[in-house]
Amino acid sequence: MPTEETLVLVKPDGVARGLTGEILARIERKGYSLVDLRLVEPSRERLAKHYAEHEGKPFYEPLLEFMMSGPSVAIRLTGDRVIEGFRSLAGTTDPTSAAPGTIRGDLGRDWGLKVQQNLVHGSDSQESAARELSIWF
Ligand code: IDP
Ligand code: MG
Repeated sequence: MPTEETLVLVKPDGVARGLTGEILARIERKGYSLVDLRLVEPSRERLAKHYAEHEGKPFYEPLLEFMMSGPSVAIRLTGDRVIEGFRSLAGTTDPTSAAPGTIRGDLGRDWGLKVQQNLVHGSDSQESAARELSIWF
C-alpha cells in the first residue's frame, strides 16, 4: 500500500496557547514526517469548504467563528496509515472524555463554549485528506 498523506491543523486555541511545538513534537516522536507546514489565517470561504459536512449543525457558526479567531498551523503529514494514526494521537472530539495520553485528552478541556476547542484537526479518510489538502495547500 502506498504511503498516505493527511491534513493536520493546529487550531487557533493550540496556537494561542503556545502548544504548537508540543503537538509537533508528539507527531515527530510518533515517527510521521512533515512534508509542508504553514501558518494560515483562513477566510470564511476556505473554512466553509473545509467544514461543508457540518453546515446546518448547531455548532457550525461557532466553529467557523472559532477557526477565524486567530491563525492555525496547517501541516501536510505523511506515513503509512498516518490518517488513522494521527486520529489516534489526537483522541476523540470531546476533550473532556478524550483518553489521557492523547493530544486532546492531555492538553484540552471544556471551556463552556458552543464549540469544542480541541486543539487539532485530522482528516478522517483518504478522500477527506485529498480534498482538505487541496483546500489548505
Ligand atoms: P473531529 O474534529 O473529531 O473530526 P467533527 O465531528 O468532524 O470532529 O467536528 C469538527 C469540529 O467541530 C470538532 O473538532 C469540534 O471542534 C467541533 N464539534 C464537533 N461536534 C461538536 C459538538 O457536538 N459540540 C461542539 N463542538 C463540536
Ligand atoms: Mg472531522
